[in-house]
Amino acid sequence: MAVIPTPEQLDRLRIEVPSWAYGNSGTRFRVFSTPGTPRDPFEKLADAAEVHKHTGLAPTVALHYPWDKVDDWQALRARAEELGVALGTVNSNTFQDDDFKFGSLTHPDARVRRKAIDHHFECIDVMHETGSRDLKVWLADGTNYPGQDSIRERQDRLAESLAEIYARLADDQRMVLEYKFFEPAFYHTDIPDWGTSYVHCLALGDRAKVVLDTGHHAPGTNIEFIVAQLLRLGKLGAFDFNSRFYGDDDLIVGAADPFQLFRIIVELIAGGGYGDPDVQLVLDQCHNIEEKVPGQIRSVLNVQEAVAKALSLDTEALAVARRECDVLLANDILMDAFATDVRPLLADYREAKGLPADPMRAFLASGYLERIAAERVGGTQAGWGA
Ligand code: PSV
Ligand code: MN
Ligand code: MN
Repeated sequence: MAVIPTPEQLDRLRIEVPSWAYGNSGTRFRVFSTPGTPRDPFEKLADAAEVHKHTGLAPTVALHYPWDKVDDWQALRARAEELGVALGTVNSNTFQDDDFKFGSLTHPDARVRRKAIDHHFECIDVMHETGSRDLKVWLADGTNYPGQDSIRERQDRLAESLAEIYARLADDQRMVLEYKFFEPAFYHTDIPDWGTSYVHCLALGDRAKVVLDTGHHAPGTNIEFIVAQLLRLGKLGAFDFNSRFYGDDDLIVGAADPFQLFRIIVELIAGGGYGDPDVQLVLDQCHNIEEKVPGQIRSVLNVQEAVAKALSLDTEALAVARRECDVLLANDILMDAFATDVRPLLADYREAKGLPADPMRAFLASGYLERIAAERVGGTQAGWGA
């Protein structure tokens, strides 16, 4: 019953990889170091380029500022080009400064809000240098105790701060605003859900869109519903892909629940978001115990597999079954697509494009990991989990 995806359909998949995935990371218990860890943003780009070289899926690299601060942005941009990739989304960082202990864009003190807004202005300056389109804002803002601050006033301050940042963007730049239901604040988070992100984006304008991070929901949340709704509203700007078992685990996308990833992609395709450059697919992951470049290769391949399965869905037969309210047949048609083994098809597809049929094996055989382990001494951590 499943249909066969065409190469042209598969060609539309583009996944942005995060620079921070290549650094050492961990939990608050321990950051393990890996031989060959990049020592600067240039080396992170080199690792990211390996993912693209072997899979053809990851042409852009998201930056995190100031983790990825360099003296010469043009040199970084040129290096990316030389490696066959481009610089992508710039992520701001207002969660590692003592001044932001009680909030950043929502802080009760105007001086601190000014500092947080100025940080975003700096990010926009970087975007002009790097040629990036998207400024991604994720805030650690919130409170830990009832009564600690006014929930309502914090929303007002947030709206004002965001408006200042948005006004600073060029016409071809966007703000993508991420939500997360908890952590590091636990009583309330200032942007806890898609609805809050949506109302702020709506107030800001057309170039403000919601970021859906798959790890940022309570267990059992129907994420594909959110995808469908945001696409309907024209407000889904980007995904942050990862897997979670418990909290903000940032594990490899498609590892915990491949069926959920499939259902998300089905809605992405149904809502016209697949292959639309305005709906950016990004990984937001860290590799605490596994090798980083192979971890990223596995991740983009997991997304590709989910996409190929979702493209195998017989949408015409499904439409008929739905019209006839044939519940079991409709469910069968969907499950049939999910059960399709797309691996042989994808291997052929890759070979036809001059890519290795098995990108993971090809990468491991390339000697790259051994080379960087020998060449790079003293790699730094991603910025997380010290
Ligand atoms: C923190 O939860 C977080 O994982 C957000 O998802 C951001 O996208 C990411 O860090 C990078 O700032
Ligand atoms: Mn994220
Ligand atoms: Mn997260």
